[in-house]
Amino acid sequence: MASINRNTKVLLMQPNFAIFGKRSWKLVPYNLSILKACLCSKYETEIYDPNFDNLTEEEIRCNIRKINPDVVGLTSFSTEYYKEIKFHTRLIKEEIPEALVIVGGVLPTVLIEQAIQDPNVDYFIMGEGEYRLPQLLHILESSGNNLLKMEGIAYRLNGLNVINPPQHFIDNLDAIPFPNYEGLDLQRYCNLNQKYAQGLIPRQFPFATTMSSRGCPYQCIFCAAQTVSGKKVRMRSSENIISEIDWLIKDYGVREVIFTDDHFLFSRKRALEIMQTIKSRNYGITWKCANVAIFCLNAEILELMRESGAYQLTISIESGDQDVLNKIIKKPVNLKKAKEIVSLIKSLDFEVICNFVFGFPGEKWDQIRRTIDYAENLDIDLVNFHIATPLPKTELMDICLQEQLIKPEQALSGYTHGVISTNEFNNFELQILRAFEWDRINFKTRDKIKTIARLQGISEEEVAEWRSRTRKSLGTTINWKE
Ligand code: B12
Ligand code: SF4
Repeated sequence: MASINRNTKVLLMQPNFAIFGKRSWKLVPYNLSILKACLCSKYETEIYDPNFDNLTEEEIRCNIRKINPDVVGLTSFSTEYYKEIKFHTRLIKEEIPEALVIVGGVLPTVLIEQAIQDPNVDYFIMGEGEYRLPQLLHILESSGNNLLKMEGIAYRLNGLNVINPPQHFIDNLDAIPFPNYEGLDLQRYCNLNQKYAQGLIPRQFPFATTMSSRGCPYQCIFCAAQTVSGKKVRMRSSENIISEIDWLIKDYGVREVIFTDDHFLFSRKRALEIMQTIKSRNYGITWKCANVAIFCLNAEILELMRESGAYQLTISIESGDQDVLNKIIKKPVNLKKAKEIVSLIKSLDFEVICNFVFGFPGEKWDQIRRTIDYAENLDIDLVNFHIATPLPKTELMDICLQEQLIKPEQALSGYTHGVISTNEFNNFELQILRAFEWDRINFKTRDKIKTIARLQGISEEEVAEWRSRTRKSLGTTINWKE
């Protein structure tokens, strides 16, 4: 086992999420870059990202051997990639048995009972890592005595599992350093035109992602945001965001910023401040949010968004049936108002993408059909239909387990196959409905096809191929090709 001291070499690693052929996104490891910034004044810290080049097992093994770290911190992102995480922890231990393996991120945060069974991990950090990772290394450096008092950590001790759940979220996000991108070929990440990555495809390169707040106060039953980032929205100040944008422009030539917040518009005042400053500084950048709450949009916000360089909105209306929204999903969307806002958005010439989800316990077939009609009538650039998927530590998962609609092992399901079947529908019907209605609604005209090709970063020929693959597989294989 590695002993921690001032000469300790820490490797922060993103797994190759596509190692078993699943889809992966190739974004700069933002979370690891922040963690690096928190560690690098004390330890030699490097980031290794085999995900970006889709490296093979042999290449990953070889690189790890070469780097020869004392500590490896692996990020896990989503529970859907549980198998991929286990694969990487085994591989790290096999290559460098004496290295300390620490896993953090969504997997241990929402599913520690399962994660802790991985024998190749020494410590799990649950929740936010900015203070916990340095704390853990510090404790280990000074003999490990205070480990029992630490929160947000899990490990095995004398054959027993010790799980100390996280007790709090970080309040002052301004105190967290900006990501440390040194050593990463940022220009490669920021200039990569990812395919099929709507919402993450910029209009201007190079682009960067950042998060201006963490947390969401709403309680949509399918969403894990509350466990992962908390009910209380914690916001970085507008000044802090603007200085990050300044830095990204100055040091990396960034031309577009994509905010990946759960709820960017939580504080209207702060959002207006950020947009006003972007506008008044004449940066000439474009920007967008990966998600915006439709119920927080109004003419003032939308106009300022547009004037400050935003050009695309991804909104999640989720259902076209008000009862499903109110009583099942529990999302405060008013369908009449949502339609008015969408008209306003279109009149301001934004690109609009909208997400819908169906297949909830208690949902009726006619309600699902209403969602499809509603989506069609919006007449927007791209409509996505998702099949409700229970994620660990969500209300939807609790309902599905209570009503025995899924088996516990389905807790790690991906999004492609529906997993919920009720007396009203089964997952196969939903897959057919989704694949064919998605095709019918989205690709009605040549102009729509052209727009979607642009939104997805693909050619019109690739759109045709994508539609055909989706119909044939009923959308159950992710259509990704490098
Ligand atoms: C932006 C985002 C995306 C983006 C970017 C993803 C990326 N790889 O960068 C895109 C759109 C691509 C995406 C895709 C997906 N996402 Co997403 N995504 C998010 C979102 C909104 C923010 C993530 C983020 O950047 N957070 C900011 C950073 C700083 O936080 P962090 O990554 O959690 O890291 C902190 C801690 O976890 C910890 N930590 C992380 N790694 C490590 C490692 C060590 C060693 C340590 C000590 C600590 C540590 O410390 C960090 C700093 O505090 C979250 C919601 C959320 N609130 O977290 C959902 C979320 C993580 N996504 C989710 C899902 C399901 C997915 C998909 C599987 C969906 C799909 N099938 O299409 C894919 C999988 C993507 C993948 N393999 O990368 C779920 C995960 C739930 C679950 N049970 O799995 C979440 C929670 C959304 C939700 N509300 O339910 N996503
Ligand atoms: S509004 Fe969005 S982030 Fe918030 S709970 Fe609902 S789905 Fe999750």
